[in-house]
Amino acid sequence: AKGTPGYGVSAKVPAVAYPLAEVPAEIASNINYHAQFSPHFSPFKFEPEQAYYATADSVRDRLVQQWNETYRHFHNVDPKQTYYLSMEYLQGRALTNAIGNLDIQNAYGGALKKLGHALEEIAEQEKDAALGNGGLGRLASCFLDSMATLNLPAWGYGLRYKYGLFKQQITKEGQEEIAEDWLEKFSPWEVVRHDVVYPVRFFGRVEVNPNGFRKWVDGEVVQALAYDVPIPGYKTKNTISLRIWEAKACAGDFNLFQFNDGQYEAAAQLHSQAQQICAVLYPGDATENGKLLRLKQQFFLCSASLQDIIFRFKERRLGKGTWQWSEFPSKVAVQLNDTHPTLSIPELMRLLLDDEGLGWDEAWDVTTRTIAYTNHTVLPEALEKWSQSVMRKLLPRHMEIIEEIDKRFVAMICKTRTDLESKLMSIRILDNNPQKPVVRMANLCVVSAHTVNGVAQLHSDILKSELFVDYVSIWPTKFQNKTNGITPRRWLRFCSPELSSIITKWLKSEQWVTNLDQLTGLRKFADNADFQAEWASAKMANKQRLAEYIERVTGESIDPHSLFDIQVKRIHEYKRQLLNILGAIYRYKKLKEMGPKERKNTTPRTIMIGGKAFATYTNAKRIVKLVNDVGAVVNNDPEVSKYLKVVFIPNYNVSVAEMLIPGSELSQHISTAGMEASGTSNMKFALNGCLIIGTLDGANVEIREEIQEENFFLFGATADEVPRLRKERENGLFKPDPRFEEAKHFIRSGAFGSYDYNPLLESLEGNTGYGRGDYFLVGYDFPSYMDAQAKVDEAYKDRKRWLKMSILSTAGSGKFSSDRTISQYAKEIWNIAECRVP
Ligand code: HBZ
Repeated sequence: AKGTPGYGVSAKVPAVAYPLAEVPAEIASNINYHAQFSPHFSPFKFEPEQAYYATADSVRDRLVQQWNETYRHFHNVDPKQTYYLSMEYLQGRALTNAIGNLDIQNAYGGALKKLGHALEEIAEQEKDAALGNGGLGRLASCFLDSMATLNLPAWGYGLRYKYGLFKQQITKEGQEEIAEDWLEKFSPWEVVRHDVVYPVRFFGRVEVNPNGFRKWVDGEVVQALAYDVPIPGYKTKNTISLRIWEAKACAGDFNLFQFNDGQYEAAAQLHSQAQQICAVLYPGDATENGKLLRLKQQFFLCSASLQDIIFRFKERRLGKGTWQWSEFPSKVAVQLNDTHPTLSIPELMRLLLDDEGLGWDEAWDVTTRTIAYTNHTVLPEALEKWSQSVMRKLLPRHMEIIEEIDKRFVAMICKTRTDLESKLMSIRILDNNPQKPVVRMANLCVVSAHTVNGVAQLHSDILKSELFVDYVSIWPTKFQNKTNGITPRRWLRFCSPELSSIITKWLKSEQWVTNLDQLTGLRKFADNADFQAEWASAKMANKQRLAEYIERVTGESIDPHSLFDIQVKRIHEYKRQLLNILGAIYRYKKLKEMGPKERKNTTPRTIMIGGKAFATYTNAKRIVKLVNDVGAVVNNDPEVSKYLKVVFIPNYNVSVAEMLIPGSELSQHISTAGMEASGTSNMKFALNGCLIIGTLDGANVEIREEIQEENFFLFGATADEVPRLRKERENGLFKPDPRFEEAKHFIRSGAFGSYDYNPLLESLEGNTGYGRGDYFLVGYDFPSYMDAQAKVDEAYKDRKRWLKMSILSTAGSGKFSSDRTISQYAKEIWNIAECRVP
């Protein structure tokens, strides 16, 4: 390593207390101080933008103080620590969250008022940090919040992409992607650690020295530079780190000779190559299309993080006399967020074998006792496979190590499990198919990790009975379930202060914020007229706020008294936004056919759909276009628009979710059963008193159990029926419901414009074939979906009943706190304990 990475924890550096009382006047002068002395703009300007940066700088002072104390405390106590490795974090905004977790809302609100600003308005200035695609990235961010709040010695590692998830713009053509530079102006929430730098190598060759030792040499070397983002816990001093790596060339890599010779591009070539590594977040949320750059990114994260982890392990051991590598797994737990950081396995092996001189068995023992793996999907196209030749070229030593792991696994099977020999082709790590030899990353993870977990009970069961069934017979105790969770701070306490204060008032305590099971205490008020009235008025305030937002961003005015029905998530055929919009189309057609009197008896609805489509996923983009086209017709139809609106919400992201979810009354979680590993927005909606219409998929199953089946609008095939239904369809045995045919026909009639929707509709037709045969069973589930929607309409007419169901949804959501999830990881996988800063 260049320089000496360290943490300022040396006894020689005394802790400095930063004197800042929680008094608005004092905070106002501190904000003023930052506006003047931490300048990012021309002097004398104090518009909302300048006020945001000055406020953020002021809050950061407090975070830095707690953060340093946390580092120091962890260093001194030296507990076993967890490192969460993830290629994605969807942090969203930080200011409101930091102020809320530090419990200084009133002081900062008051201070800004004195300065002529409102805290909420200032907070809106912040750009979302969108270093992730969807559920997997947001889960990682919720986990960090819980780790800090639970005072766990844990932190996250990721990459500092320059361009995070693209910005979505809706034009006549449909979705357009625009690069989003979240660092355009700079982020006040990161601190560069110029002393934390590691070299990361690519390409090169393996050198064998006379006594047989192997070493990876030559190739290209780039530097990994650490940036730390503070993650404050809720009402605790503990403030942990999200360490994100940036790739840099070495200073000497700039070729001054070439530059002076006028060869400007060649002179800076190594610099621009290094910059490419962290330039963009891989924007896919399902498929892996084998980009070399993506593999480089993955290795970059793994190598820098492991070098850092090993450095810290050694640093904390120095001065404690002797230490042994066998202690490593009792000090370090590494969690892989899906297979994206799988290269941690061969990289840890390489560091132990080649740099530290351990033998294979010892290195393997240390590695396997350290690493655990979480699976987030069973979709075959999302299971990462890397070409062996690409891997060998980019990472020659790692490829050797992977081959050795594979060889030993095969030998073990042949020796001890002859019954599995016929399965070897599919369960070994290398797929040596001569057409296309690949490394199967999930297999490498399952063979190497001490624990493998799914993210909801149904998903974990499917892993054990299907995807990983043969491994279960080899290692029956390796597989676990850890049902996902969400942080109740961001997803209720801060995004809906109105509902939160009612909950606190009736529970006579705010403990629910860190002990979400206490929400069950609301059950006894579910029928209480006063409670219902307060509940209804908080929900109405949130709906109004949402309606204003919709009008601002889409120009569409929506009726806050209509049923707010929302589906927001990445656009994907398995998530079945197409089922939603076909249902809306059918509803529209029926409303058109009704007389005015009959129409008046219907339940007015506003259907909102939002989400981003992967740029090259054509059918997903067609769905976005269809929703927009339907909206344009329905919302401008004078007969119908009082009873139905269809709104596409552009650029769905974390901040938009914080606005939408509190204002929702019904949300749709309608994936084909067995395909959505868990879902996490379903938990956010339920927590906010929103009813769910959904299939028995992912965490829906557990949500329905917790909030009671009568409060959940269930429909659709079950996961175990899906294979049979697909078979029957292949055999020509499926007869579509006339309502389904009518909806499709209506699109084909040109009712929503002249765009060619045939390819999309054809995917729902025929019995089999690529892009045909309705693989996601939209047609099969359509009738039961429409029946469930009719029940929703009826239930909404009975206000009291609806409010009761809404209250019971919140009351039953306690299980879905990420505090519960993380406590289970800590106990059942990581074996770590609380380490609270005094
Ligand atoms: O992870 C999601 C699952 O679809 C969802 O059901 C679950 O709740 C959530 C958290 O466990 N999976 C993803 O979000 N996956 C990705 O975003 C992804 C990103 C890059 C890839 C592949 C998948 O290359």
